[in-house]
Amino acid sequence: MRSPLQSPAYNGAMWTAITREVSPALAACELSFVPRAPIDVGRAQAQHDAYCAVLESLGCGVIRLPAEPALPDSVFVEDVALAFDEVAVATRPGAESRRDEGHAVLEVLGSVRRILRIEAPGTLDGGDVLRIGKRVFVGISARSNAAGREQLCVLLAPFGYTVEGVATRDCLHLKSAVTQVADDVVLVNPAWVDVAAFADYRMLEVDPAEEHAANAVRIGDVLVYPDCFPRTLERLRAAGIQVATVDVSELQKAEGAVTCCSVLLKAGPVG
Ligand code: CIR
Repeated sequence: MRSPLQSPAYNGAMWTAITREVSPALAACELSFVPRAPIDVGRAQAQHDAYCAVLESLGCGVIRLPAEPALPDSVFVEDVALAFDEVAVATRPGAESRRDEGHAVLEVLGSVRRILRIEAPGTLDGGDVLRIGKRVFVGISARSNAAGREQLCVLLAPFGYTVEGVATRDCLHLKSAVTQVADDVVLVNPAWVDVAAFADYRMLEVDPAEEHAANAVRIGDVLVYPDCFPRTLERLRAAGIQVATVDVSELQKAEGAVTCCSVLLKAGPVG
């Protein structure tokens, strides 16, 4: 059977985004730093549809895996797999309830990348992994432990990547606190991350009133960004960065944001 990544529908797209529909059980999600609030799952599904449509409008081939009714957090595919140009890595999520989420995502990824694996006792959430060129920053968080970081370092060394641990505080993942928004620019919330790790980049700070505003997805030169952070949005635009906004309010109640809803990779069969 031909894999979705080899289907003609994805030919010509520069990027592929692997996504998964919102689980009907989303309201039973894990929460760490966000208080539980009622989630309108229908609305979350509509927001996720719109997110996929924006990715498509930016030239991504979007693969939409079916919802997993038994896995509340499974829309947050970023946490279960890392895609590099050369290989992919199956993570081992820090939350036990999320350890069965990987199969469908890895089946798709396995058709175009060799899969390497983080093994017990290592834990690693994709939300803690920020790649900038050949540097891979890994959050030191409740979800990603030292064994996970060390394994990632060994797995990626043959491909020329270096792995650096970065201290985080008061937030779920490294990418809650910092993401790349242009070739040489990172968007940071300095209250949540040790910014010294990013001294080689230009740092744009979120507005202090918008603490969750550092999470952005970059597709080519355009950012996909939540519409609920107007002050930081203004800072991004003032820096000359092109932004497409999305409403992800229901997914934010599940402690998700925009990076977590896709695994992005350069499109097309590899190797
Ligand atoms: C969790 O706590 O694991 C989910 N409720 C949210 C995961 C969000 N993932 C991400 O930002 N990479």
